[in-house]
Amino acid sequence: MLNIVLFGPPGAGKGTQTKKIINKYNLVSLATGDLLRTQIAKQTPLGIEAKILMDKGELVPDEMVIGMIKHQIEEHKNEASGFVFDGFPRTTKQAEALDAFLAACGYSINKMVALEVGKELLVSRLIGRGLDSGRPDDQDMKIIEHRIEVYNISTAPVKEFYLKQNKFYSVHGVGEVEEVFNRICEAIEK
Ligand code: B4P
Repeated sequence: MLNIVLFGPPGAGKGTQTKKIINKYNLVSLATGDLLRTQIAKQTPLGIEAKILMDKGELVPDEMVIGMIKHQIEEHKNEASGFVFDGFPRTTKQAEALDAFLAACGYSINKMVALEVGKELLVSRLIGRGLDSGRPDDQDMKIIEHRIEVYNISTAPVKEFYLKQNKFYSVHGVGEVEEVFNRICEAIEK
């Protein structure tokens, strides 16, 4: 099994690149942002709670996303050659829970690939997406800034977790989508 964590700040290109990675390597995408937006669209109790936090640019509670991811791994583990975790883990607690759950299934994370993009470009990409995505969290400059701040405080430390395991690979995330994709493939195949 090939299990990749695709890491990076909001707007780094995780969702964009995940689609390409799963096609090339026959993997299943587990994107917590998309899973949460599905819950919001269905107006489930989890979705209603998550929407309040997501619209403000806050992370949803660890227990909520960890439960969701475990369920998805169980459901899809026989379908493909592995998973791309897109937007998960976003805290060290989530990373620890993912490692423990994968180990219990006899799997592990092979690599964390981190997309590095400067703040100015992140903001302009998100504002650009906000023009047609309809996502409330992409439409307000203050909320975008807050998401980047939350990333720096709560999510960036997750890098240390995978660095300690020698699984961390940094990729320059600026350039054409195809260019960035080629760099990611190089990191995966190293
Ligand atoms: P996500 O859905 O994961 O949203 P994101 O980080 O903003 O998007 P992503 O990084 O995938 O976007 P992309 O660069 O592809 O999370 C949304 C919210 O859900 C979070 O704020 C949080 O509240 C909650 N949440 C999710 N997971 C959670 C977790 N594990 N724990 C707690 N809370 C969680 O795309 C951005 C734009 O850039 C697009 O328009 C794209 O076209 C463009 N782009 C991409 N690559 C480009 C390139 N190379 N050049 C030019 N433009 C590019």
